[in-house]
Amino acid sequence: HAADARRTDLMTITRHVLNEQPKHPESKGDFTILLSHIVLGCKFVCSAVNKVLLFLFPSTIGSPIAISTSIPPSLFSQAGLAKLIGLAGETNRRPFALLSLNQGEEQKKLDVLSNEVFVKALISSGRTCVLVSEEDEEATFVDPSLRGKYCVVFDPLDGSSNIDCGVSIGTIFGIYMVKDKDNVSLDDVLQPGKHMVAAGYCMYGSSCTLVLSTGNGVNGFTLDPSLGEFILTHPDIKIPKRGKLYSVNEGNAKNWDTPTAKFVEKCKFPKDGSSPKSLRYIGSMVADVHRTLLYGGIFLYPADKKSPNGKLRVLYEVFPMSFLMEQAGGQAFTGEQRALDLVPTKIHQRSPVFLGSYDDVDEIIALYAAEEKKA
Ligand code: P6P
Repeated sequence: HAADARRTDLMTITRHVLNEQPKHPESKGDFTILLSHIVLGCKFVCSAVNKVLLFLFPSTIGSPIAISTSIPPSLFSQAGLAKLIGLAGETNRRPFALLSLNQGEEQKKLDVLSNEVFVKALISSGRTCVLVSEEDEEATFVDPSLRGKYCVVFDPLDGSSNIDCGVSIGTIFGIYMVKDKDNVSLDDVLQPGKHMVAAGYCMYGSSCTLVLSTGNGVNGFTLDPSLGEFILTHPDIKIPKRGKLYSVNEGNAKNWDTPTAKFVEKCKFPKDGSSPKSLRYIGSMVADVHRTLLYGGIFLYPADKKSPNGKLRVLYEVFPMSFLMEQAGGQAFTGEQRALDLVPTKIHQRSPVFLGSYDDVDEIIALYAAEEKKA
């Protein structure tokens, strides 16, 4: 009976957040409404990414036109997906809708289109007041007539350069509460990550998985395409205290500073007789962090001589992933401080980051502290 009950007792992401409602009495359902609009954006991107992949790998599409077409794969990922998805009121959604696109039709890259969908969904929720997107140079201040109390920082399609080869990519988001709804400014999004009220990512891969924390642990939801609902599949995710994997772009090794170089050396040639860690690096942050969260280990994008602040963006890459790691029992460090304590001064500011299993990150912290002492 228990199994039957679980089968019919569908815990959707909306229901799960509503269950959390009592812990946020001040939100009065506004957060649930905001989240439902973020979920809409994720469903759109999931559908669009799958359609592009379908055209990139037409073997499953069965359409002679798509298979015989000579359009180079790179065009598919640039294709005006609005038509492909029928968003632009296009009637013929068949594969050759793409063929018409290269006759002077407006073509949009998937990340630009995804950004437009998220911005419009967030504004139309009536629950946001400031938006910061990786795709937009400036912050978006929502018109007072549609203004709510949440500030959302997001990367609509992180890792999008990987789409042509089918590697998992994702949307990353963080949510702050506005300080004063009647006096909104950039300061509302230049807050330390520890002030976020929620953070999450949606990974578009073999399945569409949304991982979310509202400050009471981390939960994973998988999109059931037949229902169009995200169903709770990974309740209360906890990252192993120590892991066997390390995840870094070794191609930057010649530019690393001493603590990072020493840490990676220790991963490969441990002196305590333990087995070396395995290297796993996908080059798509959502995929690398998702694996780290579930399997344990450490993900690092350190500073180096070429990029003294590393590559990853504070507001919509470092903070949301650090928030999730801490909520799952791990930790996140910038090389100087706890990542969530960092106070950003620019909306697209970068920071080095070391995040993952608590004990693994502790080792990096100790190496930086030792280096500090020498200085
Ligand atoms: P590199 C993707 O472009 C991204 O922003 C993150 O998703 C990923 O972790 C990182 O850059 C990969 O950077 O320099 O290793 O290719």
